[in-house]
Amino acid sequence: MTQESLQAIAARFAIRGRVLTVQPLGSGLINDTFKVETDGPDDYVLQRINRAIFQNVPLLQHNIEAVTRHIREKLAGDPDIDRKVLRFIPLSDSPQTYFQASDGTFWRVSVLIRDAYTHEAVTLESAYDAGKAFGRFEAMLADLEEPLGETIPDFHNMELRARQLREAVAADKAGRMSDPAVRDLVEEVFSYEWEMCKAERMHREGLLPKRICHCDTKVNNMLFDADGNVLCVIDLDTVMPSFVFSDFGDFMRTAANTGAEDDRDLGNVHFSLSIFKAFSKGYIESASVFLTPVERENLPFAAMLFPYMQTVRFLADYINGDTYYRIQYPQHNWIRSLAQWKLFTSVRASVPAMKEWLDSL
Ligand code: GN1
Ligand code: MG
Repeated sequence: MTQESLQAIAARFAIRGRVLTVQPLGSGLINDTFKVETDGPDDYVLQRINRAIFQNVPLLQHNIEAVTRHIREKLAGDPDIDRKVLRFIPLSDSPQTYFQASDGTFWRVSVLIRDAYTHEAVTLESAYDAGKAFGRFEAMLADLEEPLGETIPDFHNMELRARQLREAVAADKAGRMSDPAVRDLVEEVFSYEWEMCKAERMHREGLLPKRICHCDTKVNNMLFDADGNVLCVIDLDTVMPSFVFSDFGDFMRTAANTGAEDDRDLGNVHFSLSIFKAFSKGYIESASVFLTPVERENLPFAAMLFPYMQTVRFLADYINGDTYYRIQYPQHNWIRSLAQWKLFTSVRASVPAMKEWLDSL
């Protein structure tokens, strides 16, 4: 897209000042994100919403507006409130917070939070703070009365994800099932399917509630200040009703991995029990006000579930010919699958130690 067309889109929103430049920002795999510099008091974040993934943009923005409004009410009086919750900007000629361009693409704008940083890695101290912040995020939303929709229906439904992998294998669109290594991993993954689908069963039996969760709680979806304190949670597209396992588990998947999500060297990939301990201590401190015993005792399961689910999702995308996740090289989704599977096996070996720690809190 040209600089002119990006600037023209940004100018449709009720931003203060004139747009100077629009530059790419961040490293998300789904939306396209830009920083909008203005000559006014604020800079902004402009995002093109990925319509292939988020098919109901009005519902998505409704969720985000309800959540940010509710959090803003809870934080009323905090002098730093504008760095602790995102603010979405309406159009200049309507209260709507998204813009549909003539080519059908959807855009939105939020105020850029100043002096805020994202991190790809986490320390013991920031893991504790993040646990506290995530538990707090869920606690703040526990009394949200406005019903939220699922922006991606069945997003973290493990039964569905397993079915999608099964369909990908059957269709074999990219011919990748002819690789014995792929077939072996598929078989190994399915050998854990029953165990890893227990949340959906517990929900059907009435044992496990859905709550408003973030559902993409990666380290790089939080903003930190210069001192390393958590400011707020960003990337709210997937905020929706889900099991608390989503937030706990997906945070562990990224924060407690000693390697990268797509590490080529599996020797780097291990589950860090010390990060787990720090995060879960913070999380339990702020989430214990609403967690049920079933939710709490299944937090080690949540830590296992997310590397498992992510293996299934990356592997299905690889087998489908890379249609969902943005890739940087042809084998990228395969490398991601192997790295997530290595993490799964490492988390699994840590279940007794995790249980012991949670019992001690
Ligand atoms: C996607 O866009 P990003 O990187 O924040 C994905 C997550 C995956 C993650 C894996 C809507 O998130 O569910 O865990 O990639 N988001 C969506 O890196 O599918
Ligand atoms: Mg992100």
